[in-house]
Amino acid sequence: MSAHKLFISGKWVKSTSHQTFKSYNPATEKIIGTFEAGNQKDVEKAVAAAQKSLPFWKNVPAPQRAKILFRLARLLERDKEKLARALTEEMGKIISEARGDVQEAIDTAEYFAGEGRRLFGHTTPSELRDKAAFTIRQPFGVVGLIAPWNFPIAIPAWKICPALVCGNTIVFKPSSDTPRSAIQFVQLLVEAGLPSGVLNLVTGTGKEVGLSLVKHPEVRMISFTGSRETGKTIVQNAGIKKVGLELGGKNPIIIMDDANLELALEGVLFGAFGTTGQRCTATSRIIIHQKVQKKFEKRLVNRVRRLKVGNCLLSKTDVGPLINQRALEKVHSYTLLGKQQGAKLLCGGSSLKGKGFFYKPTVFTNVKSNMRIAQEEIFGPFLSIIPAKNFAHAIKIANNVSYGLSASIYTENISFAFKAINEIESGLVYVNSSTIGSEVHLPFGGIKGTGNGTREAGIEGINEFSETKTIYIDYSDKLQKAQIDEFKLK
Ligand code: UN1
Repeated sequence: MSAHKLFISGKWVKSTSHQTFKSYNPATEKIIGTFEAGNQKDVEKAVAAAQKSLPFWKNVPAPQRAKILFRLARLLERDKEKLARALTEEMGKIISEARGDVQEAIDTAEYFAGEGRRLFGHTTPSELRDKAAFTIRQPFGVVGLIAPWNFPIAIPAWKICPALVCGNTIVFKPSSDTPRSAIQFVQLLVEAGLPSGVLNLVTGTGKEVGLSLVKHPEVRMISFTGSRETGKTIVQNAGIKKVGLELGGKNPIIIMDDANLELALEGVLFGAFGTTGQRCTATSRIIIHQKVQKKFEKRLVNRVRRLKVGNCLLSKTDVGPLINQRALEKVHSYTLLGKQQGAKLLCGGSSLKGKGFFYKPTVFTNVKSNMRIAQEEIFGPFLSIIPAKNFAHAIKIANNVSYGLSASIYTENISFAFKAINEIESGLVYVNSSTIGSEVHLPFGGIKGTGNGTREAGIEGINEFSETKTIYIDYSDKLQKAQIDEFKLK
């Protein structure tokens, strides 16, 4: 079987590296396919192709660029089931969530297609007579998009759709755990009519492909979703290009003593064990009022033990595998750490025998806020319960982490809800809902160690992928000097 190729300048081509790598089904450990391992030379070719197509693409009127995204949405819809099944095979999320992943891309394509007829700037009066002042949005130029494996279709869509509608040309490096999904996505954009060279795909390692892209002087902007370690490397190597980062979370659900516990339980199960805990927004800490701790824990453990771990294509399965062996070992190392540091294991704590990277949904209680299991991003089906004395204590615990992506509070008390919205340090706050499930027309991103102030999705996705140009038109037929000329009413 020949390797899946790179996509450069409208052609599927081999890498000059003569090297390949494989992608595996994490549930069966069977090979999904072989892929070209791109290198620095391939990145250079891809950037050159993107650079060459830029003058043409940025001058295509935005509503026309957007038409490609409308067509993309229809094609994603046509292939939704096929893409979802392929995604489940390659990444391991359960089939209903894989359909959600594709749906998120459809919604994103539609949303940003609509932006083609907006791309608003500001118009504002000048301080001088007979002078107009306004702004327009322009593309950066060539942008480098580095996507993770946990949303193999949705997150590439979050990056590619706004980048395209704003008029940028792209070099896209997908995760080496999900290259097939990325290729399928690119194929649909080609079918939708995207001209050659506007979007180029280079598969391969972060060290080789990612870093070459980050360092490339012609690449004006990098958008990255992934680990904090990689995020730091990117910032250190990007020079003065714009860098958009989303680097994970340690997302809490606060459960107050007045909360609807049944509702909170559903939110915790979905947030912590949905996508096998492999979302940046996954719930990894429950901060619970000590008055309801015992009651809640009993109900939680009862439900967690009944979660079905296994074949992700079956609709009755709740939890799929982790992405790879490394992830499995990482999650287990946190189980050992939790025990060592004196937290109490309530359930789970081991992998399943046989093929696939399955790990039992794991819950620790009596966790202290400064323990490593309550501080570090584990990215697996792993939950830490931390008791709190009261609301203020709960907020203090919630904020006692370096991350700040998503957070939630379950309470029936409106002042607690509003105080939490105000005081929790995170980019997303949910009230009486889980920490996951953000919608594409609202901004997404985090504060503190989760990022660098950038946001994706929603209207901020347009800000993310465009630059503002400020325009002054003086039609007074004389030299007018702002700040210097004295304005006279008569
Ligand atoms: C991620 O966690 O990496 O809010 C992205 C959510 C999804 C996107 C998550 N819509 O959970």
